[in-house]
Amino acid sequence: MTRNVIIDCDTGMDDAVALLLALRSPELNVLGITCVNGNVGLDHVVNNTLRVVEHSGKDVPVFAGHSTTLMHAGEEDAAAVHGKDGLGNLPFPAPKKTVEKEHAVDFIVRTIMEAKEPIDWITLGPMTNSAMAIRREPRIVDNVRMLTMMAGGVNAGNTSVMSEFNVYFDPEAARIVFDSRIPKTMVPLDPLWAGGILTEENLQTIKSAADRNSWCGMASQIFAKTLATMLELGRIRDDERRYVSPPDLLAVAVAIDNSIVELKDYQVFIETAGEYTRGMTVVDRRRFTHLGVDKDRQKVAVALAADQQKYSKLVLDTWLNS
Ligand SMILES: [Ca+2]
Repeated sequence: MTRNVIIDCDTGMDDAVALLLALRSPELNVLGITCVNGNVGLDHVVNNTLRVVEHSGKDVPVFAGHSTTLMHAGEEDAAAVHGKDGLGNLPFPAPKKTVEKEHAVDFIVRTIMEAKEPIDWITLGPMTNSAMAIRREPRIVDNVRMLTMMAGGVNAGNTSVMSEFNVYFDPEAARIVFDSRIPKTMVPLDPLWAGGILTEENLQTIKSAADRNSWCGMASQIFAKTLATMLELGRIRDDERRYVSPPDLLAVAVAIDNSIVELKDYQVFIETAGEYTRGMTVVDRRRFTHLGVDKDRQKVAVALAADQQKYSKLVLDTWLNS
């Protein structure tokens, strides 16, 4: 059965391919895409999102949200990885489609409150819009079936030693979301090092459909650019097998079919202070959780490892057969 979903993103390169997967998936009916400041500034994010929607062959409304974080200003963006415009400065044409007038947070609140059945929600960027929506209308948490988030790390971070970019960028916002009662699945960095990749063979298959499907064409160009950037930044060694592991793509794949990952329920806390650990997702893995600081706190389903075969099959089937 098709599930209705809202996606919040900060469209850089991995959001772009993630959106293409969601938009082409027969399992998901994307009601709208909301944009937030993150990988690059909000104007670029909106522009990128509109270009992605056009390449998807679907027509879905796009909404602009918050252009700053809740508390701290001047966080460093991720243009070093995603390019100045957030889409690798690739020559995708300017969008014909335009952004909606309604603010992203208004759209989120209205859509969730009006939904007849609890809907799905996916966040692929910093959680500024999501936190503001929960603050604006706390009742929305009761009408969400599952919030799937690309967020955090269990054993390590990326932006800092223990902090992943989306949480690190706006930890206060992440804390509001993680402290809420909303049912949550967290897709952290860890499964990207344990099966959550697309192999060079997978990328060839996608490329072979580039002329036929505009979404495969766009994804192919983004993957090629991602590989080039990873090599340039020394994140893949010359002698290593080529692969990509876009975090947001895995998160959307999990939202479509969570059986592609191993999930474990944990209490998760967001560090907003910390000399070295601001923005860390503190995952309580103690055996005796009755000693936890808040024993009634709702647990989060945390993805720990992915089944590479099932993951790549889901992506390839969706893009090649839709
Ligand atoms: Ca993102």
